[in-house]
Amino acid sequence: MERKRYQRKICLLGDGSVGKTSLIRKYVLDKFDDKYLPTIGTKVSRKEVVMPFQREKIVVDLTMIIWDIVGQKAYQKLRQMYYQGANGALVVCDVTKRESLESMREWTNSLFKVTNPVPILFLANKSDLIHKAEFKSTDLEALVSAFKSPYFYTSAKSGANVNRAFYRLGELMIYPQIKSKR
Ligand code: G3D
Ligand code: MG
Repeated sequence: MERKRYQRKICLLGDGSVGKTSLIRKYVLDKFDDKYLPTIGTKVSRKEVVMPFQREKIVVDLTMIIWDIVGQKAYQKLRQMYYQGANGALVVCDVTKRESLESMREWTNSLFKVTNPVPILFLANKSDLIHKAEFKSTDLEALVSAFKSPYFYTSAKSGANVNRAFYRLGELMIYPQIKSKR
């Protein structure tokens, strides 16, 4: 098996308190690696993932550099620095907040203004509170279909689908690279 090393920058987007920081915490167990960049109100974490691509006979060592906005008052200028160079994003809403679902469209559009379309994945977080949901999966599908991107229901509390979501985004970011190498 051939072995390749890649590094990719991922941004988490979404309204305040939808669970962005909690998702990163759940996923990145090694919190000592966190770096805080006060000038742009951003926290950067690192996660190493081993990704076997069976069919391509290649194993990828992917370093995910995960960016998190600290506080929600992200000014336009800062937001631009935050998005700059992103290779992919997780766009997050809270199942108990209808408004956060609608916001995902704006977050995605503001990202694409800076990065051009990069792989994204939509997360309906707090799935452990699904009994209090303010929207249905058909509402979510209607919104994400415009972007032709997948979605997952996640819970940073229970951990449901958290690994899977980051891993899937990793695949979406790396797969074109591997395919073009053949
Ligand atoms: P943000 O980074 O998007 O602003 P946070 O959101 O990660 O800070 O989370 C905001 C609040 O939601 C936190 O509660 C956090 O514990 C909670 N939360 C995050 N993810 C989940 C989830 O999947 N399920 C549930 N039930 N709660 C979640 P507090 O009380 O600390 O403000
Ligand atoms: Mg946060």
